[in-house]
Amino acid sequence: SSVTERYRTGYHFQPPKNWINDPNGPMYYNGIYHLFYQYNPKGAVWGNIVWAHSVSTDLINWTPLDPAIYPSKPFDTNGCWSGSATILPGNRPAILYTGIDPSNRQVQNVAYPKNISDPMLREWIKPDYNPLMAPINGINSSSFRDPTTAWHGPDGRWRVIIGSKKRRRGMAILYRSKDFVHWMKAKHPLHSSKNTGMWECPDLYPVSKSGRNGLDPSANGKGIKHVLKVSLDDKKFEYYTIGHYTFQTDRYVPDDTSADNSTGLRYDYGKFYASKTFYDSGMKRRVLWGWMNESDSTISDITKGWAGIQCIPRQVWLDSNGRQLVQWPIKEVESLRQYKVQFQNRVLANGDLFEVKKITAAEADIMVDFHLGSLDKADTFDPTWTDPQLLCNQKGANVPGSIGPFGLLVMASSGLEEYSAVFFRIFKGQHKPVVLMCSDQSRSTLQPDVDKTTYGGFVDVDIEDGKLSLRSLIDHSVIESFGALGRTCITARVYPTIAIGNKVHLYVFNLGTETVKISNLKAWSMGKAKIN
Ligand code: DQQ
Repeated sequence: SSVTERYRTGYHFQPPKNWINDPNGPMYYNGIYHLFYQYNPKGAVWGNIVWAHSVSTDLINWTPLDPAIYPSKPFDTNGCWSGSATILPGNRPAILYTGIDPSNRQVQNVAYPKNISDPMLREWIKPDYNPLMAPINGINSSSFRDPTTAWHGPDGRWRVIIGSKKRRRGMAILYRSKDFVHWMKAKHPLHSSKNTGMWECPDLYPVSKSGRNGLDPSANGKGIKHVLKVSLDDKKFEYYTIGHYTFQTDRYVPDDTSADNSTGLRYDYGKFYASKTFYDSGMKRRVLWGWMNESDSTISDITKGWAGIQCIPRQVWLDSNGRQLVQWPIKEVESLRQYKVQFQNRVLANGDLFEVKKITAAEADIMVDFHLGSLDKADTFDPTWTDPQLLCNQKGANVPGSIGPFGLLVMASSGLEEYSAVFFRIFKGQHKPVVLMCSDQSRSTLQPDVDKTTYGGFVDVDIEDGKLSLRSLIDHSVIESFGALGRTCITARVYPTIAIGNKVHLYVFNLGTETVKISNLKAWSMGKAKIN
């Protein structure tokens, strides 16, 4: 297969060619899902940014349309950067986005559908009263971008937050408006955190304290928590907190369930950035989109002719323990499942390698329920091991342990010259077992100039009953993994040279001295989605 084709996805969103980054303005409107995204119409590197546009009725199969928002006015002449959609009363969609003006200042603009009766909302107009918000009164004009979906307060005013920083303090600047035209900056940011640097693509939304249903952005009252997510420009990863947002004071205060800095909770501990959620009023759920960038070199991207994909949309809800979010691929992805294999009650002793045959291992959905025996022999957890990624680097898939490493070898060549390992290790902690989840790409390809970083996250799950599950969505150059039913997620991008197409194999392995059992394994060949 050609270099252009071999790493392209079968069911993850991407355009036919060129560079893409952040998902923008996702929304559900009159029965149609819209996805806009940062796009370079002229090449496979970042630049010339417009809002490309695709529509879908199931979030899996997509029809491309012409770019919806592109430089055409002084207030966006140098670029149309990220932003969000808001459905205004009377069922009128609006988009807030960052424009780059002639002096390269970042300003916030609004755009409306030109013809509301076009079900595809193809054309968007930008009123001449733009920009709505300019970087004045001490706001840094190169650190002022990515407006969120707006929400409505009990006082009848709209609110929106914009990512920013003041020196090293990252912040979400708040604006209010009565009419969506005139916007006033609030005295205090909605939230800020020292030493985190620029906050890109903030996202604030309500989650229910019980159940999985999503909530409208303006939902308020009892039984609700809020989530604030930010993308850290310095680190190129995101973190979020669960907290309390008070409409009266317009302040957000994180709970103490996780650190409010880059050591805090993450949607995804791998390649996942500039994400955004939206409320799907049709299915009453909140859906998360995230950009998965490449791990190969810029030169390779130019040779491939494309760079960047979007994740499989994930439903998000608050874990019943209230400490974190849970994420799970939207159920529509299951419509692509084809040939299925299933095994039950397979024992995996130390050194066992069990091949899952007969499915297309390069384009697959695999779900394994493990059952652990006694945890008595687990290695002891050293409390100084606070960085899960570092721990996964030191204890990669080839380093034996007591309980684990066990998990999947994916995108593997038959002689194991190439493979990636998605696996767990269980440690004896001070109060309860510590579960570590890793995605080890160090052997993913024989190519040298590829980022093969190993990723890791701890999994906040109760395993006293011995149950622990792992699901991976495998898609040629994508490994999107969900530990413990979506409590910890890790995405990796890989570029094998042997493990390509029908030369790809899939295994379950155990390199721990303790036996683990596969209580149930289901794996499916995945069909191709119709994408763009
Ligand atoms: N990408 C956009 C910005 C945003 C950044 C520009 C995040 O609006 O801050 O393409 O990836």
